[in-house]
Amino acid sequence: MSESAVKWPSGRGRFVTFEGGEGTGKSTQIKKLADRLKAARMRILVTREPGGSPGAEIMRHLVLSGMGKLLGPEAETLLFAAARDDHVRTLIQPALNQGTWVLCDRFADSTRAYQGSLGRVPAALINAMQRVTIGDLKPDLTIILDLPVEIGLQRAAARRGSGTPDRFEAEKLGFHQGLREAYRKIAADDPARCVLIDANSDPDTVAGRVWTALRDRLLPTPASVVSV
Ligand code: T5A
Repeated sequence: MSESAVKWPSGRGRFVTFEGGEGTGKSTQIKKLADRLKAARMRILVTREPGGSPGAEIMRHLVLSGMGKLLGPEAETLLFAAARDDHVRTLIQPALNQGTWVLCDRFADSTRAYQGSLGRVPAALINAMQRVTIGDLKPDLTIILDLPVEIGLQRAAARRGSGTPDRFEAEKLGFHQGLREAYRKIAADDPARCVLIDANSDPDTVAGRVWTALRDRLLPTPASVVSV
């Protein structure tokens, strides 16, 4: 089904999040999807976490510089939560209310995977933070990009060049393997929201898989397709 043949849903915008380990291609795929949706004259907001809003970008600097790590996993989780609170209130929710589709590079699943599964922060704290920061807001679709960790880390290193790895890229291989497993579990536990996508192909092939997932989950059934 081409974009021009689709009767796009109206009303509130749709919230699509991209998740996965380091270098799995989230930014690359968000850009490709945004271009395709813009070509279909959809109103799109592309954003990211940590960050996205001015207040949250300040928090981003704090956590990715490694300062949050010095405070311990619980305090680091609170920093991500504070950033998310600002991001949701000032950017994501207003955009969705105006009918804009929001494509977000990482969201609450990153906290579950990085701080929960790997940082051993208790689920009760993560759940409490989630209630405060995002309330009932839940992504309509979460794309989880899945890739052998060695390939993801190679891609991230090639992109970085001579730059320094950030706080999480610098973790050991076992951390990244655990991360991949944590994301696979998130996908298996919530199949109505999440789609696990094989990201070990060229960017256009992966983009085709992402498009198929979005079409199957968020677009109207063929009965409501406008013929061209
Ligand atoms: N974090 C975040 C938490 O711990 N808790 C939280 O609650 C949140 C929200 C953010 C860090 O913060 C942590 C997780 C992260 O460690 P970041 O700088 O925003 O860090 O970066 P990441 O989100 O981690 O993004 P990555 O660096 O992993 O990259 P992407 O976006 O997954 O990958 P992308 O698209 O930039 O691609 C990487 C390279 O690979 C190439 C690209 O051209 C690029 O050079 N590439 C491909 N090459 C071959 N084949 C393909 N299919 C390719 N796709 C992309």
